[in-house]
Amino acid sequence: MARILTRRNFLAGAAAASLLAGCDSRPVTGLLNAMQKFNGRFSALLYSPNHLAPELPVSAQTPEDAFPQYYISDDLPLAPPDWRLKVGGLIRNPGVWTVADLQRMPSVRMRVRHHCVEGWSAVAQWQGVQVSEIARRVGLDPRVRFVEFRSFDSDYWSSWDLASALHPQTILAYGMNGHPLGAEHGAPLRLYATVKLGYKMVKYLTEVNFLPERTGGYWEDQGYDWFAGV
Ligand SMILES: Nc1nc2c(c(=O)[nH]1)N[C@H]1C(S)=C(S)[C@@H](COP(=O)(O)O)O[C@H]1N2
Ligand SMILES: [Mo]
Repeated sequence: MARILTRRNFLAGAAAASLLAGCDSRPVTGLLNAMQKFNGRFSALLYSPNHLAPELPVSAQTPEDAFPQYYISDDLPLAPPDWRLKVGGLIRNPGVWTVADLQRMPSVRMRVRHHCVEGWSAVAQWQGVQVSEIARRVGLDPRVRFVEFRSFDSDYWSSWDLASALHPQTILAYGMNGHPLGAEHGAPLRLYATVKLGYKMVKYLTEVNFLPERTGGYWEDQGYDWFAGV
């Protein structure tokens, strides 16, 4: 019988196996570390559309002034008045879009939990357009395997595996908690996803590039895990 492998049942199986064997939690931690190093086809399985993070009720939402705010620039990054999102790389139709253009595309809302590598977590509702919808509009070359996201926050950036970028809960968000995204959280447009740690979700977006080769990122180039799956 075919069984779809999800992170949850994979881990549940691993945890059960270690309990049966009378082990402590170290084998599970080892598995988690090993899983972070998985790539290519296997991560496509782990992040299949069958694995969706739970959407949370409004009662779980973090008061917005208690949701931490991160940017590497000394001052709050503010978008230039002529801001556009540029979509490039190995694609058939390069895209240059305003926020209004993106708002006319089909939109998704999700209230989900954020996980920062520093140990905090918080809940907000995010609204935007799926990266998979963007990919459909620009038309990907079959050689595309990675997606690079760049910003105007002192050139903060990150690159992702294609499967995680095309996950249904990976969006370019222009709304937060029912209002337009504020400058503190990445206006006018940020990447948001349920499948990655916070530092992969680039705020203050300027460019999305669909590439054949893996590149790095602001934290990734300083030794942080490149895959950083949740
Ligand atoms: N441009 C940019 N994007 C960024 C960061 C940043 O410093 N600059 N910080 C990252 C980190 S570490 C986290 S946890 C989240 C935080 O998002 P928030 O500021 O909306 O809480 O943004 C991520 N994206
Ligand atoms: Mo973070």
